[in-house]
Amino acid sequence: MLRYLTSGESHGKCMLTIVDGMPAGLNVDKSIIDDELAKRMLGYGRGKRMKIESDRIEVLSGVRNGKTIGSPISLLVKNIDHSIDSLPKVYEPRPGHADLSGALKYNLNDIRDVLERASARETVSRVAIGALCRILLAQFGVKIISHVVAIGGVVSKTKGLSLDKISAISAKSPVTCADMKASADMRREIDKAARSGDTLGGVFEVIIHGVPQGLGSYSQWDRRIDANLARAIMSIHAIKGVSFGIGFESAALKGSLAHDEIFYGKSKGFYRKTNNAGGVEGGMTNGEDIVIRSAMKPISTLRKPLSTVDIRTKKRVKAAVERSDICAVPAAAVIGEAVSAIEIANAMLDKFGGDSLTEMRRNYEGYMSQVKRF
Ligand code: EPS
Repeated sequence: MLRYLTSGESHGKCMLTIVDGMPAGLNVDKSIIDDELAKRMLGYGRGKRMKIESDRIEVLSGVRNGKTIGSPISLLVKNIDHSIDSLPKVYEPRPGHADLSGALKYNLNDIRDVLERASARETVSRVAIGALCRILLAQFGVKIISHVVAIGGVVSKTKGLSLDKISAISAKSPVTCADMKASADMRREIDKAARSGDTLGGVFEVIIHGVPQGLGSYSQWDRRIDANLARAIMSIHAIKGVSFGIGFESAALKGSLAHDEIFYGKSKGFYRKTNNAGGVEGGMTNGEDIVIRSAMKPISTLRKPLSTVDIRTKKRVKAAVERSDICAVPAAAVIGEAVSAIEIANAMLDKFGGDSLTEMRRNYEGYMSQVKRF
């Protein structure tokens, strides 16, 4: 099983991670991790911090001559803006942020102590681990992509587009949206929000392709793969909702229209012509693409702040204003891919085990031929 912890404050020295449970014998191409870190920094609507940082991974342990050796892997990203000790104190909690509950919970009288760790900068670590997991998953033909489907009420139209088309079009969009018309409208909405001192949320979709049937299990609640993916997605900052396949829409449909009929073909094996379930049935993967949609609320730091209460004087004041993003949905989509990669890698390790990649591959191939012969 994969285990990991992340550490680091937004303006501390670094973002640090230790990952345990990666099989030995995996080639780690650092540039794949750096590419994912770079993607996380992009997206129209990001704040000035992203112009200061240039996130790059340092692999401190667990990798020798470019290969994993089965020991824990430590990953480090240095912060360029690491002025934590000299930053001003904060007393005006932002509605929607961790500020107030965090200060009450840890008995802190400077909200800076809360926001430094509550910041979405922590996701640097998870994107790095996710990239490592992608390298593992690529060995088994698993591919993960994402695209932004809504920002500030503008919704993209991508019905019928293939995975490759979605990937190719969204890669050219400054908001990683696979509909160029919607992409332009989203940018306009972000500009509008910026002008009025406001922020925007939205929806992104993660698609996981090439996953074998039977990851996760119906046998115990904490082995259900959709539950574990949902937990991972919900742990991303500002995420307020998550759904699989047609999600909430399925609640209004009759059973005869909601479910995906089963077909069989000699070379394909069992398959579906529709994917309303989003690739998961009974807490297990069914071999179709896993399709996850996530709703992100608008960033809670507003240049035109909402009202709040000063934690010292208890007087009504305006909320603190920090440097922040106007819209971070494109970045959240990259993070969504990363945390999904971690969960799928974990489920693969749970199913196929493997202290080494060779062992994992042997178990994978044995299972795949069992499914084929079924
Ligand atoms: C972020 C770094 C932060 C914010 C943002 C995400 O940097 P700074 O606070 O120095 O501008 O831009 O964090 C938040 C939205 C938040 O609420 O903390 C990053 O690296 O992703």
